[in-house]
Amino acid sequence: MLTPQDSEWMAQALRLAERGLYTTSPNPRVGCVLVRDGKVVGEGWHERAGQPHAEVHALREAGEAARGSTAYVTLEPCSHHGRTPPCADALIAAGVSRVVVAVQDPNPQVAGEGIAKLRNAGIAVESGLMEAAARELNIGFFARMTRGTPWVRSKTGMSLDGRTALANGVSQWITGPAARRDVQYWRARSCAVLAGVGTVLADDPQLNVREIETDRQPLRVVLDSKLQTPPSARILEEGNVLIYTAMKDEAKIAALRQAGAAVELLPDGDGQVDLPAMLRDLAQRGINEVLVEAGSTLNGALLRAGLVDELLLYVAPQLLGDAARGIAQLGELTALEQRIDLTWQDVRQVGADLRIVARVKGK
Ligand code: AOF
Ligand code: ZN
Repeated sequence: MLTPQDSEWMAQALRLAERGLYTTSPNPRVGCVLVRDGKVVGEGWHERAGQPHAEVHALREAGEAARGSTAYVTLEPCSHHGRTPPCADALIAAGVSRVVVAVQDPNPQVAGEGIAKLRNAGIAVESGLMEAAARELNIGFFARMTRGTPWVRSKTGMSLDGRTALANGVSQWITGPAARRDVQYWRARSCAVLAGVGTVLADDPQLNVREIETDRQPLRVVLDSKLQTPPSARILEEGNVLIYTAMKDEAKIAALRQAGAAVELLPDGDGQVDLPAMLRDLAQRGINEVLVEAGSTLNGALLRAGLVDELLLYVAPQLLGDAARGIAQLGELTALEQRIDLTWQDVRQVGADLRIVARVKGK
């Protein structure tokens, strides 16, 4: 039976898990609290892939006090030998008597086996406490494990009338400094930032995390069907760039590789990059969350293909007028059924702008 105290301890485990927001990738963010006689005897969170899991940190802190305790874990304890040994075994060996789990691990190597292992050892296990919050924290990991593609979040700065740039392309500084700084946090938590070659040619951006401290830079991904990225582009300077193309031009590919980029050929037969194949390839590389920072062409293509899960919109209190560019080229819709339906996930003010997170319905 679950009690209100159980919820409090699980909330604490979730807060611990959140500390891994910027570091655990490709692993999930996981927290663990060990409680005995109403007191915390150990706590931990997963910091980095290859390092101990949340449970192991908590068990180390608790030592002998772990015996007879209840473990609150935001993800089912693992049962497999990955980079580290199974946490289920560690909990059993430490003599933990009850385990409360927020959500089952979607990793097919675990998927219920961790819970089964604990139960077989005579430990009482309850699962599903604060499940929604635990899934939310690892939305990308769940997407990669269950559907084989990352969670795709598309960011745009726009005016109140949904415009991103004047018709002549002038777009700098629609949103304010607070919004731009906020974007850095979304980049930092993402495993990859994706842009189209149009953005690379127009703005020559670096697409790395700046202004805020981070231990880990996301992979920068450029969608470049015709290999137009110049080897001198600033984005190539620090390495850690992957270019997807549809063009088998050996000389250009060699030049980009020479400039430090990885180049992957994924043609769709129409001269474009095969977008679903690109997302599957990113998932295979361990990418959980992708932040798309693209113009209306790529945003439109991704949205029309049903590949965007979430929009991250910064809305500036301005009107840019009819002739200005919109956030996504969707073509002309002739029936309302063709619209893309969204739900508001989060709305708040960031500096002088509004920040809206909207989710595509059904994602
Ligand atoms: C847990 N606690 O804190 C985490 C878990 O390669 P490894 O050994 O790090 O294993 C990674 C997998 O373990 C990962 O895909 C996920 O299924 C699980 N992560 N499990 O019990 C943790 N981070
Ligand atoms: Zn584990």
